[in-house]
Amino acid sequence: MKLYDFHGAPSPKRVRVFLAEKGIEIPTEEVNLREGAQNTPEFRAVNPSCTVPVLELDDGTRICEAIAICRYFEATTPEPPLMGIDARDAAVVAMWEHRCEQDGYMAVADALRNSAPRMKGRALPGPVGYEQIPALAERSKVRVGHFFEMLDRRLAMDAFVAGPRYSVADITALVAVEFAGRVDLAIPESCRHAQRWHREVSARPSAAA
Ligand SMILES: N[C@@H](CCC(=O)N[C@@H](CS)C(=O)NCC(=O)O)C(=O)O
Repeated sequence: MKLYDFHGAPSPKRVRVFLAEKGIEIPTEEVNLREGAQNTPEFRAVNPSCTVPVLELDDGTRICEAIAICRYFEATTPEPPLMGIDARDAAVVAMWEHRCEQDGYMAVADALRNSAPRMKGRALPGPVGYEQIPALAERSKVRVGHFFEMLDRRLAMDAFVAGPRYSVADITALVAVEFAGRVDLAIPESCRHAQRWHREVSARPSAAA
């Protein structure tokens, strides 16, 4: 088994934090996205979408998508549970994780990829070269602000994003908040519940994965 990884990118970090919380160590191979290693014929054969993370199992199965890789390890190593402890909790965790990915993580990705000069002609990851849309970058920055406010309202009610227990929703939200720094956005001081949560989840050893 091995994980195709890249330490400079947020999506594989979601998996590394998840593995660290589970106490799982597996071999990794660094795919240097800055040097274009994701677009080589060798890596295209691994993942035609040209993205990391990819988990390769011993039987050759390749699992792309960070959340799908997390799902695999949740099933093989159930403790500690990071995707819910029963049917109700699992659905609540999935709901919040999806919201954090759509409203937080993807909003930051659109803001960055549609504005950074180095992403010119690469506004979406993958084999197709999409042009940047500057207005989409601006709208996405506004969405990131709304994401921080949504997190704050949620964290006024519970210790963690999906309730009283740390879960994969916290991991997606944490990586989204870190990623937002690349477009100079941070949780405002006024969002004190989100600030409290961010201090706590950042202090967990897994956050350094
Ligand atoms: N939905 C995918 C997204 C994967 C993704 O976009 N990965 C980025 C790094 S964060 C990538 O590989 N980008 C390659 C590129 O920009 O060419 C997942 O969750 O795994």
